[in-house]
Parts: sequence; structure tokens; C-alpha cells
Amino acid sequence: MIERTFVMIKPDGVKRGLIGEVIKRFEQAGLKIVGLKMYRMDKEEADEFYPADDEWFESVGNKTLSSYNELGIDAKKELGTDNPKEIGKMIKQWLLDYVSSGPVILMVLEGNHAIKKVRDMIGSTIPIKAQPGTIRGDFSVDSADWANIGKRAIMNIVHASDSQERAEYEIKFWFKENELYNYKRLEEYLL
Ligand code: IDP
Ligand code: MG
Repeated sequence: MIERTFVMIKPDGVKRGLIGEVIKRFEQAGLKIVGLKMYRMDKEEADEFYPADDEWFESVGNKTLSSYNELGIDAKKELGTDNPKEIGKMIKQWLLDYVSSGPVILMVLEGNHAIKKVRDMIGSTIPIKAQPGTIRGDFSVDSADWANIGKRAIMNIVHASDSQERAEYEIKFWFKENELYNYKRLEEYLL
């Protein structure tokens, strides 16, 4: 079940000096780096990169609504709307500002069930809810309510593809065919 997945170290990860730490974790887990570069994207590119379908807006909006619910915060009062789609659209704008605010690391990882493995290794979107041992859980204490009060995206260090379909789109979006490399890790010779 060898898959390829896309990972981005977001501007906060780069600015906090966590590039090596993040890459190290993936390498140690046995994931093979088959593409890697630093890049500064603009807002338009970021907008094309992130999904724009209603399902995604609603899923992002609903995550915020449920964390507001838990905390007893009135979404309508705080954000001006309690419509999940509208909240999702608002968050996307914050997200575009965030990911275009500095250089990022773009990479493609290859390995057995790589898409799920990498999602498990990064942890929950909301760092305070991410388990210790995950990248977000170990290196951030940001939360949705804190981010939303500041009208900014949750800073959670990394992005990773969440499905086969998104992985294919995201890899193609950032990498040309000749920027991806086929090689064997040493342990593959020993199998
Ligand atoms: P993911 O990065 O775990 O896949 P998504 O729901 O796809 O999470 O959201 C994309 C990004 O949007 C998150 O990583 C985070 O930076 C930001 N984000 C998501 N929900 C919120 C929110 O409620 N407030 C602020 N930013 C958010
Ligand atoms: Mg996502």
C-alpha cells in the first residue's frame, strides 16, 4: 500500500526553527522524502491550493462551532454569523494570510499507508486537542477560540493531505514530475 502524500511546514514552523525536527520525525518513521523545497507563496496561489467547495467550508465552520459550543462562546456574537459555511469562508481568508506570511517547506513523502500515517503523526487540527507525541501536540498550544478572537488562522506548524484525492492534487500543485525522485532507502535493499 505504498502511497505518496504532501506535507507543508507552515510559516510558524519555519520561523520557530522546527524544520529539522519535523523532517526528522518523518524520516525516522520510515517515510521517504521524494520531493523537498522552500517556497514563499502569495495569497492567490494559496487560494487555489486550499479547497473551495461547500463541504470543506462547512467542515471547517462546524469544527469552530463545536469548539465554541464546548466553551460556551456565542459564535454569532464573536464572528458575526453562526452559519458554518460563512464561518468556513472567513477562516479560509485568515488561512491564506497565514500561509503566505513567510516561506514554507513543501515536501512529498512516500511510504506504506503514508497519507493516514502522516495525518496521525501531525495530530488534531487544534493543537490543544492534539495528543502529546504528535507534531501539533508537542509544539503548539494554539486553539480555535484564541485564533478566532485574533481573527487569524490556528497556527499548527504543519499541513498534510487528508485523502488520496487531495494528496494527488496537492503533490501536482506544488511539484513538477522532474522534481520528484525515485530511489531506495537503505533498508529497502535489505528486505
Ligand atoms: P487540517 O489542517 O487539520 O487539515 P482543516 O480543517 O483542513 O485542518 O483547516 C485548515 C487550516 O485552517 C488549519 O490547519 C488551521 O490552520 C486553519 N483553521 C481551521 N479551523 C480553524 C478555526 O476554527 N479558526 C482558525 N483557523 C482555523
Ligand atoms: Mg485539511
